[in-house]
Amino acid sequence: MGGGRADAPLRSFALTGEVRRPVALTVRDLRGGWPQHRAAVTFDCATGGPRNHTFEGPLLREVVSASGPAFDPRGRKDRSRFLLAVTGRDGHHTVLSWAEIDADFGDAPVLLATRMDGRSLEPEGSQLVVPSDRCGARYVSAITRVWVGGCASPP
Ligand SMILES: Nc1nc2c(c(=O)[nH]1)N[C@H]1C(S)=C(S)[C@@H](COP(=O)(O)O)O[C@H]1N2
Ligand SMILES: [Mo]
Repeated sequence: MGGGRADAPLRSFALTGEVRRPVALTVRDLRGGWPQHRAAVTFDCATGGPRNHTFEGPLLREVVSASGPAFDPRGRKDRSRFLLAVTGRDGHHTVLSWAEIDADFGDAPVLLATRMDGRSLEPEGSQLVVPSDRCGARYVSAITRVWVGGCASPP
């Protein structure tokens, strides 16, 4: 095992769940396939203090929409039942509601970052960017999976 960047595996994440076209996406795919947005963010780590970063990348909702989430196409009501779970290589994972990022609901400009502070995230993989969060816990780095699905009626 070399471990150098030249022979490092191409990091991708699986976009999976209740989607019509599951896909594996690299940072290069994210950069080439969608408009890049920029977010200068400040968030706080409970154990490490405040952080300031500038991220670039496509909107999470645009990337997920392209995979065809299994919403009822007739209206907004079914969309409000969907969740996303984002997992990092170390197992850290977090959930968002679809409505949080849907332009008809919360409209949060959540990104799948391709760059942080001008540096490409190609070596480690994309990072979730939640500019409206005060806490850093949902800034999941080295994403390996984005799962999308409807939440059933609680028992
Ligand atoms: N994959 C992964 N992403 C993660 C975490 C983690 O443990 N694993 N910690 C989160 C937390 S708690 C914070 S505050 C931010 C910033 O952490 P850093 O400044 O150590 O990068 O990363 C977030 N993203
Ligand atoms: Mo944190």
